[in-house]
Amino acid sequence: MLKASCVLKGTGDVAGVVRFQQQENNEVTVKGTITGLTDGLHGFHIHAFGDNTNGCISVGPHFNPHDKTHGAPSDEERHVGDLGNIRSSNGKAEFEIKDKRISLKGPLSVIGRTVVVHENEDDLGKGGNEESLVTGNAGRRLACGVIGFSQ
Ligand SMILES: [Cu+2]
Ligand SMILES: [Zn+2]
Repeated sequence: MLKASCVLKGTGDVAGVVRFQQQENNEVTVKGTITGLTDGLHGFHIHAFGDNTNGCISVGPHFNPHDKTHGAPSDEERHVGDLGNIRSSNGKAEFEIKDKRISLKGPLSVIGRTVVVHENEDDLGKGGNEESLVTGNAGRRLACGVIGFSQ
């Protein structure tokens, strides 16, 4: 089974670990724990690049190999990197996401790309403005980490 992980860090207090496992049917399980977020929903995406030379800024836009608009994980029209929102309560977000669009191999591989957690809720492309179809209006990038293979 293919496995990967990433360590999230930012300039503030937000930090965490995310683990990926790809099943036989190619579905990827994304499990994580992130601390330091305000309670509520926070946009959670895979961005295109693994370039941290300018922190979470230089990791680029959402991973979007099919040139689609931003959407919800369940939408046909979405970026491959659109994993929706995670929920934090009492300062901690623990989540498990299953996704069939990202991969740990082949042309849709997220290895060497970057997980970003945002300040605000992702409106999943339903915000009614132009930015909603690009970023989901999720706001600042609070923490990020490059995805690499793990044991
Ligand atoms: Cu993002
Ligand atoms: Zn997106």
